[in-house]
Amino acid sequence: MELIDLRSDTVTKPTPEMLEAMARAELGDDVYGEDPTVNHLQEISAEITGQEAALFVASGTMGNLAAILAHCGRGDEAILGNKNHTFLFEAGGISALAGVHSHQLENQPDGSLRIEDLQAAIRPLDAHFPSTRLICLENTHYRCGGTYQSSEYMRQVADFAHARGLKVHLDGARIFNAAAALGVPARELTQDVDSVTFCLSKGLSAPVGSVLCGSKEFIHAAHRARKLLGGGMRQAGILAAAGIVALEKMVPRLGEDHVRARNLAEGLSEIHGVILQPGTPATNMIFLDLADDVLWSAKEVAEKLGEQGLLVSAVSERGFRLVTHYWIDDAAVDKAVTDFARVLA
Ligand code: TLP
Repeated sequence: MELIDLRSDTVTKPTPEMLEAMARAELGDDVYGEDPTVNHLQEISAEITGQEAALFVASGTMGNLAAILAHCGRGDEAILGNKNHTFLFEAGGISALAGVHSHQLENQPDGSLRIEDLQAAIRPLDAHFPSTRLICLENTHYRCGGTYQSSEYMRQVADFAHARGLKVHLDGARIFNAAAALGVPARELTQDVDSVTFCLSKGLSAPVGSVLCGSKEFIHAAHRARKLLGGGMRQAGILAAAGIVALEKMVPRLGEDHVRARNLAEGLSEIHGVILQPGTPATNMIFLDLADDVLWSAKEVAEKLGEQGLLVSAVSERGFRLVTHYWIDDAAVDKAVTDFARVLA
């Protein structure tokens, strides 16, 4: 049975062009900085994000943690949203490994943090308090529904932070989805922050890896943090080669995933038992709940859909997340709607 996998865009497998590039990649020891393919990926990543330098890392989680280690010392405080991936889904690495105290603020429906809330969260200089060092943003915002924040907002937070001696790190795991939704180059969303992590292995379909970008000085510190985390990889060009194809070929097509997400949401909205969350989908993620008269839980419905060959994520007792990506075509969208209708009939 052919599976349709809507659980996440992390499930994407490399394209034939990526596999070919991986087989042909020129390699060297990246811990010595001698892998030409990794170096090329880092150069184009810095250019795309409007930053000075970049560092290839194993995952989005590693990129975010290396950034926090590079920006903060033990006992410093980072302000972040209570629905941010770093707060919810990164195993508490910010405190467990970086020794950083997290100060959580409520994310607004679009994933942003209010400037008034940021202002109130900054600690006065006083021996009782941890030192506020960093603001962490996320764009697109997974737990807020794949929503995105504008370049004006990114600039506003960066200006606010810099005027107070703070740094801004952006978890831009899906920054190219935000850029596609806004119709702007990604650098407009990334050039004002002090560091950004973006992922190659989500909608861009590369098999492994993320890139952390920032100033030369910051990347120097992040390089050390990556080593500390055990993330120094040797002939990593084999992975970076797929990442280069991802940036060159997959970024321009992300809008197609957004169109398919809209088509899928439209089809699902006509099924009795499905309640789409307001505003969904903003990008490539659809969030929906089961109506009260559906007797099964989301987990039970997900199991029944799995028997039809459709994989979806149950993200709460009654709710699901469905994510479109490169391997979801129009036929897969139609089958997903048919399977939902059959299971909920
Ligand atoms: N998100 C995954 C799961 O961890 C939930 C997913 O399926 O969406 N930032 C954001 C916004 C993310 O969504 C993710 C992964 C990460 C960071 C971490 O990336 P990885 O998995 O490469 O460590």
